[in-house]
Amino acid sequence: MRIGIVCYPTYGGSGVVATELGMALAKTGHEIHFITYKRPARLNKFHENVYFHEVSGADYPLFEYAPYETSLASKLVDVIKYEKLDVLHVHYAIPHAAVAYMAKQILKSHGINIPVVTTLHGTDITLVGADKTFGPVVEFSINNSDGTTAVSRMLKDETERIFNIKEPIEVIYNFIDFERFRKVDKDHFRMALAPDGEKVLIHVSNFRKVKRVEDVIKVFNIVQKQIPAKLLLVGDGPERNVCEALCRELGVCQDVRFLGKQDAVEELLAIADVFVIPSQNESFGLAALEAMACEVPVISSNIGGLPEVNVEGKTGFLCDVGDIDSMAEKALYIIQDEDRHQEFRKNALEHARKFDIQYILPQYVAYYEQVIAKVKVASLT
Ligand code: GMT
Repeated sequence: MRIGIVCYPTYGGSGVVATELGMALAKTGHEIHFITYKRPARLNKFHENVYFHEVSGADYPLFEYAPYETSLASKLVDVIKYEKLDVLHVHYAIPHAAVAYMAKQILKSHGINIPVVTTLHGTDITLVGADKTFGPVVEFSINNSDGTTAVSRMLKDETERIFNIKEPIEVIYNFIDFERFRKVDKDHFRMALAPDGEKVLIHVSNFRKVKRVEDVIKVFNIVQKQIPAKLLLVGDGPERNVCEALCRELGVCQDVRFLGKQDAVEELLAIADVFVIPSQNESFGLAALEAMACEVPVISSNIGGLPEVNVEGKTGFLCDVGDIDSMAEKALYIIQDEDRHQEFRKNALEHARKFDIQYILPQYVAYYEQVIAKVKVASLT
């Protein structure tokens, strides 16, 4: 198939999923066209069958804000028409699903009916979509996609609860490429970051408020009072300054490393003992799954799709949002007993295997085929 993929090219989860999906599809022989304003972060080397079409913003003195949607729609029309795409897959409802609708209508006037699949990732529904001003656009865009997928059962249910959705939403979970995410030997990293055998807690995110990174530091502060420990904070974003200030206030700066954005997250996960993800909201929690694939047990909040990823008492523990005492207690419970820690590590890997890309990729391919067939039938009637 010739597949167009639209996503945010940044380090956010939706962009990561879109890029990994595209690269995996390309490996199995599909032709993939990424259409976005910047090369996606994870598309960092040459791949046969992968094409990248950059959307450049219209720069004109009249525009206080460059109309990205118009530029993207025009690019989509161009790429779909001249690269003869079979299906367009857009990740994140705002603005991608809305722009896909516009491109679809323009192409119809050229005699082309492009099937459009929208994947909902979470914040497009729970935060952005629930904002009343965006609501009508999100609802309309979903109802006018030829197929919609959600990355967890919770997200499907939540979307159907908030909006008046006409067609069933398909759940296709986030996935893991085990060729990349597996526990590798990085003892020299451990020597550098935790030289005296300290336990290593880790958190990976884009440091947005919804991630509650401050809770990670508070949990670490409690843990560190009981056992020697280090905290690795991977990623960057708007809350970083607040987090740095909190470390100073708590006097833990010497044991907390802010590592910024990292490409090889798996190499840091390889030396971690516990992953902490205390989010306020999380439709799936890909970062937690990546940790589990690297045999790192997870302490998470119990909201959103996290219970579909982290299994209570097996792969880690789920606590109420903001309950830092309980999170610290559970983290200590796991890491203070070596046998128990190993058991949690084993369970984390075993559960992560259920999300192997090997199983998820065919679900996307089957869904594309189903949507393409549906659009073809509709065009004949
Ligand atoms: O987590 C973020 O802030 C980024 C966001 C995104 O859309 O890029 O991630 C969402 O999509 C990921 C991939 O499907 C999910 O694993 C994350 O759980 C989800 N984030 C939230 O729901 C907060």
